Amino acid sequence: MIACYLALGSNLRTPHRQIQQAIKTLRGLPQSRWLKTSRIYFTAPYGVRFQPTYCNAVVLIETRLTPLQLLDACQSIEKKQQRVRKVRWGARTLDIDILLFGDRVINHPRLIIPHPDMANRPFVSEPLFEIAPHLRTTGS
Ligand code: ROI
Repeated sequence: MIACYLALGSNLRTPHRQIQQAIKTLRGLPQSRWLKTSRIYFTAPYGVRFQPTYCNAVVLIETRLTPLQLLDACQSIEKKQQRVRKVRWGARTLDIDILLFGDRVINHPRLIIPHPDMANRPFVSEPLFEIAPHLRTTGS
């Protein structure tokens, strides 16, 4: 089993409900075990102004899935909940990002791990440090 941190974000269609629904679905992930959930953070939109407030959370699971299997699972949950067109940096119903996959470093066309820029994004680093205070010293 590999410990894996996922970041969730939403700023449309009752964002905290989107996050709760995603967590519920993620809890049913095959070959995986749920370890920790941060609280839900209400965060100012980062990168682009004039967007609704975001809800963000970070969760810790253990999984036997491969990184790409986990990515597929996350993307199918996004698809299920994401009825709104996503433009780059635009408002979205649900984003699920894989932050860390054990200590693996992955440079795949579909997946870069550790997630680039995660240390610079307070909406990721705050909930991450809440459930993984030991990672605070590891930032880039
Ligand atoms: N800003 C916040 N606060 N939360 C997010 O999840 C988020 N996601 C994004 C961008 C547009 C960078 N800004 C965000 O993709």
